[in-house]
Amino acid sequence: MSLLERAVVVLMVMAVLHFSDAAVHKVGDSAGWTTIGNVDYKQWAAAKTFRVGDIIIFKYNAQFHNVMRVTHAMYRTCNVSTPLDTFTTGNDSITITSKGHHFFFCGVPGHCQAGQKVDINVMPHNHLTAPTPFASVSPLAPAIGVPVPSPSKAAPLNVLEGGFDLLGLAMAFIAPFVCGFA
Ligand SMILES: [Cu+2]
Repeated sequence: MSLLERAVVVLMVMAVLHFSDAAVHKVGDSAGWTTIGNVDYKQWAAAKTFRVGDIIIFKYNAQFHNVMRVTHAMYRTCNVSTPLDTFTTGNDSITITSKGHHFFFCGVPGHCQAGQKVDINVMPHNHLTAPTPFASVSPLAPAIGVPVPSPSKAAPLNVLEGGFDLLGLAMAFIAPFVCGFA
């Protein structure tokens, strides 16, 4: 029982670690991805900490905007000619898979120049402390995997099956009598 409780605690800790691991960043927060209101995406990005595994969401009206992932040179000059990636759904979620700068702008003419551009600087993995709890957890995992609870689980099942067998046996005995009397 204590092992089960321990397993539950370990699973909960792992879940918390997992959820705190990746953050979701909506570009521009409530304003979204737009040219309206002169959203300062530089300021928005500066206030955030981006890490590998985080998700960046661009929310916008797909009729008026899009998202292009570009190189630094293209970002500086708002060069829309050869984007590395183009997203057009209006609700694009992009998972960050590498550290360093990730440059995005809107490819609609004039929008990048108007400031609809964002430089997402992704910090290197700060999970150097994370492997330690995971390493201490992993030796526990086989202990949980060992079928310790199964004998206790199997036992009542056997009893139950035995009970059904006895019942069947009893019915087999009773049946002729019932039939005989009927
Ligand atoms: Cu746009």
